[in-house]
Amino acid sequence: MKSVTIKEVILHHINVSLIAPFTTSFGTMQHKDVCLVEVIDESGLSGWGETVTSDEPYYNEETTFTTVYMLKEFLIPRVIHKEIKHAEDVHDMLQFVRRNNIAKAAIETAIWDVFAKKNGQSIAELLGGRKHEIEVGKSIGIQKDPATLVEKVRVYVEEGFRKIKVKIKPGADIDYIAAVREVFPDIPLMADANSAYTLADINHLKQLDRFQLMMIEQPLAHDDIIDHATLQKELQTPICLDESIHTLEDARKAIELGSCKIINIKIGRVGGLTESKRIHDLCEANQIPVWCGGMLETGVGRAHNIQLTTLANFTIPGDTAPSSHYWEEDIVTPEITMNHGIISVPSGTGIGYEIDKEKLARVLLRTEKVTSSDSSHPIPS
Ligand code: OSB
Ligand code: MG
Repeated sequence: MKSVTIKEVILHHINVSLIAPFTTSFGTMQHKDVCLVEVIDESGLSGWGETVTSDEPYYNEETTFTTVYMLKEFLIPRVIHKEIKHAEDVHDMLQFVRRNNIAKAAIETAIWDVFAKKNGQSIAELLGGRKHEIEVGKSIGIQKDPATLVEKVRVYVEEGFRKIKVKIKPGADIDYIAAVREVFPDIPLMADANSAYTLADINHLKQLDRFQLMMIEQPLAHDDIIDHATLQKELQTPICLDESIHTLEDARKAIELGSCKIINIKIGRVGGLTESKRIHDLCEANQIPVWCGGMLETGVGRAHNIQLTTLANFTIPGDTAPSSHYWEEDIVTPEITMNHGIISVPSGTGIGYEIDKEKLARVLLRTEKVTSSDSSHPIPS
């Protein structure tokens, strides 16, 4: 394998607007600033990553602003001008910084991209992913009433999505799911609560058991795996953890405790592709199916999700919907499209898509260049 040495990092600050507001139990998203991280190696090859954050720390503790700070002050100085023998090594190089996983993933994934390109492979091939097609689901935000939700579901089912995920919160849950199930008794359906409930809601949540949901995602606190284990014993519906799993160790403990039967892997939340693969492998060994979550990413983050999903234990359709479901115009080319619920894995090297520089220019706020390892903080070598 050819190693890479990063000689320059360009932070592309962009502002993007979703085609429609997206509402979860923690708030509504419509516009967001994100930062695309471009790493350039000594041979002039570029790799791309994305901070899958928004402007507010409502999903987890990170925001785009905090990720940029961590990147500039700590993470880029740790990796720039160092010979990196394998992209797999970057995760451990960044562990001197506690948490800040979305910031770490932005640079880690960019290095996977450049490393894969340098070695003439796709990220999927480097990870050991074998699928050429991935199955896709649609995540639907909270709607104003159950009837509106049912009409949305109808559109997405007709488009061919392989899984429908409905966001729920107290006051917008049982009636909403019941309305969908009445019209669509057999579709693969699940709910995502984004931590909106507590154990006091156990009897309320048990009402979901009659709908044959594939799973309920993160019903309880964002940092909990204990109460989830208690809840799982009482619920027939499988629990899937999202917010609570940040590391391989978190996954191991959740599996041991019986806190979930399924795990949603988000590359940002777990700090990159290396940890995603490790969690995937652990789950596979424990018969825990996984699927790839989404963070309303631009094409860069979405491309990484597609590459990761080629691994065998991603047996449940992910949240990686096509570009047109998020953006008037995505920044990658070709556009990410879907055919009857299937995305074909691109054949190119790295992330498999190109950045469209003209489209990028239309959403660009500013760029910043980092070329030196200088930092006002002590950085391990
Ligand atoms: O909990 O999965 C989530 C979006 C932002 C923050 C958290 C979540 C989501 C989604 C959207 O569900 C998935 C997508 O379509 O990208
Ligand atoms: Mg979720």
